[in-house]
Amino acid sequence: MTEALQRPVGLPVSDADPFAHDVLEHPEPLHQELRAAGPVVYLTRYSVHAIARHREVHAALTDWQRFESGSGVGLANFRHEKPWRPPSLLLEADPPRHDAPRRVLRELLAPPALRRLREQWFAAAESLVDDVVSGETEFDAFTALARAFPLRVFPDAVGLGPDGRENLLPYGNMAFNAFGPVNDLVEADAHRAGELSAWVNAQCAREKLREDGIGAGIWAAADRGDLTHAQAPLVVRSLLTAGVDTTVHGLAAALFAFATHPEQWQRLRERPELARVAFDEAVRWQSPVQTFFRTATTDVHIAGALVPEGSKILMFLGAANRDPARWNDPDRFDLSRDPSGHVGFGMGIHQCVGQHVARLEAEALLTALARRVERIEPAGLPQRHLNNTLRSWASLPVRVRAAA
Ligand code: OVM
Repeated sequence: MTEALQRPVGLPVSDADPFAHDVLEHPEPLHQELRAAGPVVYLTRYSVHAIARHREVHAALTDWQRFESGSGVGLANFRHEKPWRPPSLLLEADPPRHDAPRRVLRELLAPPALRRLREQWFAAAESLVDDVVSGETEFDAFTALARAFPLRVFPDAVGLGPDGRENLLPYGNMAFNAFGPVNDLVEADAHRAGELSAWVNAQCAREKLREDGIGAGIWAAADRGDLTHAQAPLVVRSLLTAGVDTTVHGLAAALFAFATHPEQWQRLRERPELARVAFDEAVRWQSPVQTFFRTATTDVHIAGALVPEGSKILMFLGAANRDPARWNDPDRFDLSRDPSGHVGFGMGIHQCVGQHVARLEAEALLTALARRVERIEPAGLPQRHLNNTLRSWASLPVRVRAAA
């Protein structure tokens, strides 16, 4: 079939490139355009269907039978294209194969299992904030806080050894770029793919992981027969791929939100127990993970539009999280709203299995900051770091005044 014949009849089309630099830098205008164009829009540039309204994104996320993940959740269709690495047993799998790995990680990352980390992480956050904040001072909140904090606590919790941890963020950056097209962002890191993958894969071995960490918990689950021993290293790999960049840029989103909304910062200072809801609101407002794809397992009708079997569907989580049909005043970062129902962590059977870890990191850091910081404001233009999937940062200059 020719391209022209494949192009669906009667659907709104867009020739925009969601992975172009200007769009990644400022996605809101495209989001607005796609939501307005209709419930399903055909993207001619990549021959994929796109959904950007909350209703359709939520519906696709919760219908794993018709919107599968096993053909890949990036642009590449694993039915026809070789994945860049062995597929994730969680993210890029469907039931029933998805279920055992999911159950194992869910138990290890559930709130009761994280309780032993809470005190340590709160102390680590206080000490980090003490190091950075004194009197009136300017610093880069991205590098000094959002990036530093997860790197201080998460690799230790997994049980990684001390060497090579500087590979974690570049590996995650590469993995999240790989969900998009093979554009300049992918090519820029291509020369490191072998080296970074080799390091990450080596850290997944049982002998590399401390006995009291989450990684060892995955191997113990294999000993119990909850997983095969062949699956264990790939499940550890999921922790290392999905657990670092996501929280770094999620925390950056929260810090950016507060630096630009002084009245919300005062509210958090008065009621530090809002730290968790503040983090979820920041995840809604910025959507650190902007997009994921699904693949139609059958001809699917979405709001009357036919999406043929085998089609890739691009879900705009960031657009759904600011859909005015779902949210009042969606562009406002507002601690008084209930952000639950946002799709920043996904929804349904693949919903972020590490979300309790992320919330605990955020709660620890924001609580420590709320105690020590009276005022936080921008001290220069924030810099984005461009990534095909992550709404990410390079720097976030702030001026803070320590509380008396
Ligand atoms: C994984 C994974 C899960 C979620 C996101 C992600 C790179 C990876 O299981 O490896 O992004």
